[in-house]
Amino acid sequence: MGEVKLIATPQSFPCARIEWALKMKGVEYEYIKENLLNKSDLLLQSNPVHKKVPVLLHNGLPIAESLVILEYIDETWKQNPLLPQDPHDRAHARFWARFIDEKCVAGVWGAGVAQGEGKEKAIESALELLALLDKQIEGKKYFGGEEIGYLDIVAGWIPHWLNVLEELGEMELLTAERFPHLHQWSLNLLQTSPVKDCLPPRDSVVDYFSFGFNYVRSMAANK
Ligand SMILES: N[C@@H](CCC(=O)N[C@@H](CS)C(=O)NCC(=O)O)C(=O)O
Repeated sequence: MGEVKLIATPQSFPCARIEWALKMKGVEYEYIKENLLNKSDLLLQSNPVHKKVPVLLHNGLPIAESLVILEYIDETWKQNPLLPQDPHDRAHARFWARFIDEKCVAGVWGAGVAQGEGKEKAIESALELLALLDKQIEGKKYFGGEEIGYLDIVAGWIPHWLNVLEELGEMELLTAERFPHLHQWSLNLLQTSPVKDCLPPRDSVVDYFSFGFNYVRSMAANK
């Protein structure tokens, strides 16, 4: 197994993804808590390009970017596979993982921080993106089928973190009426280990995102 360390911040969902994956694989790891307001030399040396968490250190070698780390974990510890085995299914899972990170996260965040006349349009765009995800999960318990897998981990911010963004952004996106499949999947995921056992307290996520919201909004106001 070797020595496994995770440089992470408890309120960060890219970091939670890595914790869930390691727990699903039964890999023991040391958690190194990072202060993003005063980044450690270890983080800056391990991820000099992006300077972001999470970073996995396996026998001292750093791997950055949560989607990359998930694939590394899956290739290194073969038990309880995260990605599907079939090449087409794997490509499909990677496609939707990128969609979730590049489109949905950005869209929901953008709708949350938006204020004034652009807000309604930003919410509409976020809803269109979530509608595409809702269609993907239709008729399935998890994105991968009957068992929790890679895409559930990647989309795992939706059940716990999205609701905080809704509150801070004064908007309602994920309702059972609008997105019944995604809504039901969210409820299922919150009942599923390791997700249910490894979530930061909601209040701490509110504080964490409030900081980011205030920063982005003050930058927009000072433009
Ligand atoms: N694409 C990256 C995103 C990681 C990310 O945004 N990390 C945030 C915490 S959630 C961070 O380290 N922010 C510090 C900064 O931007 O300076 C991934 O999936 O790992």
